[in-house]
Amino acid sequence: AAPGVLSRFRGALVGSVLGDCIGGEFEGAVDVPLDRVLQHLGALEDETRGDGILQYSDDTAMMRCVADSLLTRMAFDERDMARRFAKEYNLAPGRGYGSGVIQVLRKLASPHLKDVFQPAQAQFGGRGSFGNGGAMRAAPFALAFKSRADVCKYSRLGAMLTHSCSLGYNGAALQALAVHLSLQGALALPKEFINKLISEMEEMEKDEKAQLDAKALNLSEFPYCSRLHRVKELMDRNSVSIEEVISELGNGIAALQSVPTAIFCVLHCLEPRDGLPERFGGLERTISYSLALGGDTDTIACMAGAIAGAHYGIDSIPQSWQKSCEGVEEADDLARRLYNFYCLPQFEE
Ligand code: F2R
Ligand code: MG
Ligand code: MG
Repeated sequence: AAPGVLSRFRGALVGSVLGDCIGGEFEGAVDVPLDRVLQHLGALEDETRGDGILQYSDDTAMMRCVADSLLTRMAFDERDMARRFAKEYNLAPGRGYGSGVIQVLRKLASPHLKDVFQPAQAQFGGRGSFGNGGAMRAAPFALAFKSRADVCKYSRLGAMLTHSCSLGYNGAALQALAVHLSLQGALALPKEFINKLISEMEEMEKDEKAQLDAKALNLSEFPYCSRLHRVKELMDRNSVSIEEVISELGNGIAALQSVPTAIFCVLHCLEPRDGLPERFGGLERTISYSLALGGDTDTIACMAGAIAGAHYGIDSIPQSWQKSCEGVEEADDLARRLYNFYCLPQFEE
């Protein structure tokens, strides 16, 4: 039977944390053979292993700030969210943050800062970051807001606190939309799911700033739409190699090279795949496959884990995996609280 809505909410945030913790092992690796991935996952089932629990990184640290802020303020409050990012970074700076975003987080800590969007706008010579840091933390926006328009609006604004390049904040909106649609069961019809994402991104990428940014970076006019069309083409092929996925979609730290890739991982793993154990359910397949792509594995697995967790629900996630990862209980609690808020009338349009 299809999972209930609460189960989907819990699956989304727990799936995101698991992807981050489990994927951290291979972040930055160029070549990750599938047997190494399966060995890493097999170790999670071994209760006698002595290497402790897997730590979460910046992906989860910032996702928790987003969820805490939305829950405390019961709305999007940019000053509150910015303050939480800065405080979290100050408390635990060693969680593997991007080298550019650190400067933003330090500036956001200043009590004299008037415009909390300004530090992000000064990044990379005024061009702003196109990294995937806005997208990796976007899942709570999908859980907090009911309408697609609000999910897009607030996930973009939340990303703009650190990423002012449209490739960065539109990537966050794409990730939030994918989680939002998945929560509603839209992955039951994969082609319609991807078509909906394309039509939403067409609207976003018509924007003047999006057009200027794409031109400045020598990209096609509608960069996310064109990646999503490639996702569709790959879905239609009988077989597709890891190398083809990397060359067509990317596996890098830029949002454009990782958000469509995470979406592909989920779609590709809706069915059993060669090389992955038959006993694996869809969420296990999705996270394994994301790791096997190499590159920005914690973040691609975190984003794919959120979309897949929203589709399959909390019961699809092995207990041994949940027990092996730092921050799972807290993510589960945040998801339950976001569900309660989602059900309140103040979140109605
Ligand atoms: N940073 C990492 N992993 C690598 C190092 C881990 C750790 N420091 C270690 O010691 O091993 N992972 C995390 O960062 C990614 C999210 O990054 P975010 O938040 O987007 O950061 P930033 O700095 O804004 O962007 C990341 C890099 O992208 C390039 N870049 C972005 N915009 C650019 C632009 N306009 N022009 C040129 N380059 C641009 C830069 O290299 C940035 O440093 C996640 O993977 C998370 O897990
Ligand atoms: Mg990380
Ligand atoms: Mg990463």
